[in-house]
Amino acid sequence: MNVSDRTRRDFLKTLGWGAAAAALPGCLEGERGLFGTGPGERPNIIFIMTDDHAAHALSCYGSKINETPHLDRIAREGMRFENCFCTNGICAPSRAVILTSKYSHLNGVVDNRLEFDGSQQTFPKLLRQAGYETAMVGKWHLKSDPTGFDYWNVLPGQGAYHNPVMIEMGERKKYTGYTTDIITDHCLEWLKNRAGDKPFCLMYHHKAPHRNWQPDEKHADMYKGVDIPLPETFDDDYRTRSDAARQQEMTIERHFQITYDTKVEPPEGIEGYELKKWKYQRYMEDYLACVASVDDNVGRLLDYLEASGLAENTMVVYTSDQGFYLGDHGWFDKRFMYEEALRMPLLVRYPQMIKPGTVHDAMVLNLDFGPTFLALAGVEIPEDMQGESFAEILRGKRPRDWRRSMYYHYYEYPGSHQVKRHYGVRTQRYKLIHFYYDIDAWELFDLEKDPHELNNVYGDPAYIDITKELKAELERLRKKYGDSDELTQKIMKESIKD
Ligand SMILES: [Ca+2]
Repeated sequence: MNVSDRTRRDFLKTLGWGAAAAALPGCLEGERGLFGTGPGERPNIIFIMTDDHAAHALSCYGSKINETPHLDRIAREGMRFENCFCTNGICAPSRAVILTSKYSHLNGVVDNRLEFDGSQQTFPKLLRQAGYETAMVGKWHLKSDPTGFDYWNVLPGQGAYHNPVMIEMGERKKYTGYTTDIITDHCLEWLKNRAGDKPFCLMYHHKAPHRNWQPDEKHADMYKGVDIPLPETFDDDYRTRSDAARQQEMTIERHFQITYDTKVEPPEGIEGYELKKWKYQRYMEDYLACVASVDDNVGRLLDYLEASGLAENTMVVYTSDQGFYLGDHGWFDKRFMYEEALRMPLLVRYPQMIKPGTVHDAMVLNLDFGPTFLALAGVEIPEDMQGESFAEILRGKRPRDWRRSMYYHYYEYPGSHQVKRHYGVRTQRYKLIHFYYDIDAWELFDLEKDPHELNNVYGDPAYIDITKELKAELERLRKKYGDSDELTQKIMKESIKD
């Protein structure tokens, strides 16, 4: 790439804008013009993230098990992404990817055991340097203290569901009440008392609905006695798949704990398949009640934005650090590259730019959030960020050269739930996964014919050509993002040492 190509690419990347912008002069004023906001009217950003909220537990994504009226409102008044994926489906790593816009092997947090190096470049730091007021409230989960924020108030580690301790700018304080409410209270408080007229970026991060799903009193009985339908793959026997799918430790049947997860003892005499179904009901009653509290609290925030006049110039983003298995494949938890955990919900409302009620199927990643926010704020996207701005997509367009495949790499093994290390590639139609370390196994799914991923067709003669193509694409992506077996070995030595 020569110098002028690079300059041009940087410019276009900053714009978050495709070929249509190529003719425009390279100045940021021009960019703001493109987005219909003049200088000084950069969007405020509220980035709402929950922990482990699967897209199929939002009614706007077609949930069969619950309703989320307030979250649906963001979709109805904005855009819903059908194909937002995470690059390493576990809590701390996804957060580190979002902050840095770099894959785990570059930001250093490949698993939940490693500490985030807070001296790294992050998008909140860049926004702050560009004149944004920045705040981080709620679940942080990166071990080191937050950096790049004018204000932060976070849960230590996983945090508690009730009467939480929070660390406010380094000072520990204990609060009385339900954590989902308290985090929202802090956000509203911060919004009401902001220093001045700077644009702001608020990270509003819930602990819920993370294990072990402790509802508040208000929602605790909401699903009691409701017969929650079983997912279609509840009885998956992993027949066609590798040992990785069989040897995990996250089944509802064997690993969902009485009483840590169920909170109560099962009814007398219940066993076998009946016990598995009972556990699923208990799981869903609590998980969905936790989600309902999040939904109510997001509603409070949306109401405040309306009442305060902030709604028009504030971009509201809703996502979760990754998806979750809600009994799908007989599991709880996440980690695997299979759809339910790979997919993140992503809803974005920004009245000045986004047509209400739109749905987009472009493949976007947690890697893209930072570049998108920077583009919208008129901040240059650093060359070493690995994501792409989807600002153009928010306007309902599809950049001609948008990605058609994504790369995933999960590392935390041996570890909780014993999901083997794997990396893979997903295209619109196919998914190829390689499990490695103490196994060497491949899986291939034709998502068009087999959306539930029950039929591994790796090795099937009908798929020889596509397998070759996918392996080449996987290698291309690994090279593009700078991942390799050697790097993995080096990083995992560090992790396991801890
Ligand atoms: Ca999580």
